[in-house]
Amino acid sequence: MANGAKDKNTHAAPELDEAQAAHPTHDPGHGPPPEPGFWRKYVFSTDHKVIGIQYGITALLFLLIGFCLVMLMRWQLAYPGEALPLIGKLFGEANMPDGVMQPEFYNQLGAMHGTIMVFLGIVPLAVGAFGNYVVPLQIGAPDMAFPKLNMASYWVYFLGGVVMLASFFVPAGAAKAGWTSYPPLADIETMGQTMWLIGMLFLITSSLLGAVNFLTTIIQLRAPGMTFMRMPFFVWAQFVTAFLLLLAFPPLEAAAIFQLMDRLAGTSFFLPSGLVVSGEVLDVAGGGSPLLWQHLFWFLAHPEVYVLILPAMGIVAEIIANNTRKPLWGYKALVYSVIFLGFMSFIVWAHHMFITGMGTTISAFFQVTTMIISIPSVVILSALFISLWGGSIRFTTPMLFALGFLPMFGIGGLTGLPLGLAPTDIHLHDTYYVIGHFHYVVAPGTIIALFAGIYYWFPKITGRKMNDRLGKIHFWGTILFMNGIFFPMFIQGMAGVSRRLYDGGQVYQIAEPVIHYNEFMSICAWLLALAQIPFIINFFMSLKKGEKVEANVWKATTLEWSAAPSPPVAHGNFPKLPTVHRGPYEYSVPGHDRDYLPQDEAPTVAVER
Ligand code: HEM
Ligand SMILES: [Cu+2]
Repeated sequence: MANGAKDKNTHAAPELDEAQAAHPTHDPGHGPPPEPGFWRKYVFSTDHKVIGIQYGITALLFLLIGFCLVMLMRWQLAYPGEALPLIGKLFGEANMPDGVMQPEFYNQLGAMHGTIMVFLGIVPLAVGAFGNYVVPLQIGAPDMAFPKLNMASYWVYFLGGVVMLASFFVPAGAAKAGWTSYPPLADIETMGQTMWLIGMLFLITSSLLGAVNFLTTIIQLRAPGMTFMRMPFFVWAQFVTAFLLLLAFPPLEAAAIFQLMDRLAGTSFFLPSGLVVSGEVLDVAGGGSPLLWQHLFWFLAHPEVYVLILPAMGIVAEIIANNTRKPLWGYKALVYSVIFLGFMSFIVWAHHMFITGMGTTISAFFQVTTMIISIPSVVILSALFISLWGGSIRFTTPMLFALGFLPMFGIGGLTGLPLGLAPTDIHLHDTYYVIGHFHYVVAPGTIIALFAGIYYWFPKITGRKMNDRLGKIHFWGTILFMNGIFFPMFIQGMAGVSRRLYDGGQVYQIAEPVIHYNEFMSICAWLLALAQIPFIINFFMSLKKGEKVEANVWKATTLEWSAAPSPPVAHGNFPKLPTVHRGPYEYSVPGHDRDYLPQDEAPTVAVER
């Protein structure tokens, strides 16, 4: 038998039994578990599926809030100094007197847009929601390893979000020093900056709790037969992501505490001596180093960009295999690339700091590592592209989004190379080119992949499919307008227009030939908002009225589809815990009447090769 030898149980079995005992699956002998009350079922649930949904809904709301902030900014960028009609006065005399946006308010919106999108939107959606919901199902586990820790992780995240939002209402408003919170500015700015740090401490803690949980779950709770090399690529992506969170966040947690001390306890971790503010020497001990913060921040924030992108790649890989009806091309290369990428992501951080005067030796080191890290990304993207070759592609809605991801992430990645080389970065640093580059990675890249995931797993979560026509309108509108927003940023940036300018560059002569793009980009941003309406309608309508579908609607091979009903069993996921007999993508295996062989399907004589 081809896979017979591998069918022996992994070391995961004993733990599985324990977890099973903690979360009994429906066992006719003992009757169904008692129904928990409302609070335990929906609010303080320990079921990974409910927590995943909580994460998903909260994160989608934060994405919407982060997007609304930026739509306000886009008004100011397109029409600097003009009053925002209708709603302008709602934001108060201090922020928008007579509807005209103040620079301080623009800075709050910008800093909070970045913070919310990254830490409260994308990561919670990619890891907290998709990771939580899908990983235990895909590895055949009844739940996460530490269900209560999982619940704590969500609620600490929620608190972090509340603190961040509340910061808009403290004196002088929210944080204004960007999502990077660079000192000295961040050390001396108004109270919103303190709130930002406290919010970040919650968010970091939440991520750490989640990360240990994912690692333990994936190492310990795999179903019998689910060897590492039989894990779906999505699980691999989440596995590496959890390592990144676990190892990269602690330095920032320490740094955030240092910065808090600088602000509240009179220390000078990040404050140099003799700092002059508004013409006067600042009365602090001094002797600290602003650069130290940059190191600690980017030691997290570079791996963090892979936290944003790896789960997205995982989602896209699942959907491509399923809709080409072929195994992923180069599964092993994908796995080794993602591990290597995770490792390398810890030694590239100072490519964000080329203009700090770091000297040629250090800068050479970080240029080289940055060029090296692009190799596994290219391998992954190429493998996904090649996977399309010769497939009879089903252009389902999730597949459209997954296909859209490939070239968009390609643009995002390739435009990063000039930023990884000091000579070009010195020109491009802190311009709109950077904004264009990373938005291609996170918006038409990651967000498109997350939408793909929503359309793909919606039937698993609800038992109903989302509407295809609305889905396709949503896809074309989104991809079109996102390019309309972000592409011109490259042009502006190469012309030298700086980022974080509240008038979009109006006062600079160099911006003149390219400033007209601002209006175009803003109109695209508002149209992008309109293009989300079909999605919102589709989402809510499909919850109630969507077409009811069978458990394995996409005819997929992985366990969440083949071994669990839709939605999966409330506590324990599977009616009967699955045993795994084969790799994750056995599509179109010759000699079978079906073009897919689920991982839990026992081999028959016909499988022998
Ligand atoms: C899809 C709609 C989006 C639009 C129209 C948009 C637009 C913008 C604009 C205009 C800026 C400010 C440029 C400046 O003044 O320097 C900005 C900054 C930023 N955006 Fe977005 N963005 C979007 C989505 C996202 C997403 C999905 C993420 C992250 C996952 C993100 C992360 C950031 C970050 C980190 C900054 C930098 C903030 C700072 O300067 O501190 N954005 N965005
Ligand atoms: Cu980086």
